[in-house]
Amino acid sequence: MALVSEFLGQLTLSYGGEEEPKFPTVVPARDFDPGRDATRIDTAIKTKGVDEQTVIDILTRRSTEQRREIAFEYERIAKKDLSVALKGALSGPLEALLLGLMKSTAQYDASELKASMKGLGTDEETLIEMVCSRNNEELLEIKRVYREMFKKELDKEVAGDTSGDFAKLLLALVQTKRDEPSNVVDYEKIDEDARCLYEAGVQRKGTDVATWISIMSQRSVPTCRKRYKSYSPYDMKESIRKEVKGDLEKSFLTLVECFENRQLYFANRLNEAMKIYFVAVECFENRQMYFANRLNEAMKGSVCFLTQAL
Ligand SMILES: [Ca+2]
Repeated sequence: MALVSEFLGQLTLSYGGEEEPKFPTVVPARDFDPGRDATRIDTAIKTKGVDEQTVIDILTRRSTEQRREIAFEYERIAKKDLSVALKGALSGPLEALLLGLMKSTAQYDASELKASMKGLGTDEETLIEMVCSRNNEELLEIKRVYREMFKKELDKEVAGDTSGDFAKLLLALVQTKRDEPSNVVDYEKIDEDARCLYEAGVQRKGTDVATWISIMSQRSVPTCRKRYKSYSPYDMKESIRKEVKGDLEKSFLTLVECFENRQLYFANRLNEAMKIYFVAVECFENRQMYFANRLNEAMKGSVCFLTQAL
């Protein structure tokens, strides 16, 4: 656990009681020398047992651009790809975290998307989060990087891996047809969108999903969210929960949450992921201890049950 706390501390996710900074906390390192960093990493990797601390110290304290320069220098010095070398030298959560740091945002997203559709079955949660929370500009970059990394078109892969209305919505989003935000607010259009959404959902029997998909995927961030309330007795999220189910419901909800407040959406996801992550770390660092604790808890439960039964 010490190593992970160290890592998170350096990424300045926790401030240990100090006042939260109002400026970016991950900034380029001063006196940066990619050659020196690359050499230190090379030595750390070659050290018997691997000097993990040095690798963490360097990679978590550099900006994305600086890490890219280090990777370039490393390849020149060690004649090896840095990500491949890290993969060989590290393991478990630390390996996953540091390899993630070596990717650009779009590369990371493209890899996550690829992984979510790999093999039999699909990781819908990841697919939904990736496609529904990224804006047009980000999706365009992800599509470009996806093509470059995997020699495949993202929309074809999504279409091959999903079905029904869920597939139609994801495809409509991946095709990035959303209106660009403009300075001129067209109140009539907003009003019409809000009314259409109401008529296609809450007002009628069943749901006209096609209309919901087209408005939610093509309109600029629906300012019609507020207007919607003047037609419908339910707000957008309540309406979605009433009208659709399953992956389609999750996708529409993610879209609305991101329209409302994308930072908050990611903060919530991070919070959930951290909970799962710490269980994984606990389990990874000491499996015996982890299962002993779970067994202990289960035993307490049974003892409690027995006492009551007797
Ligand atoms: Ca309905």
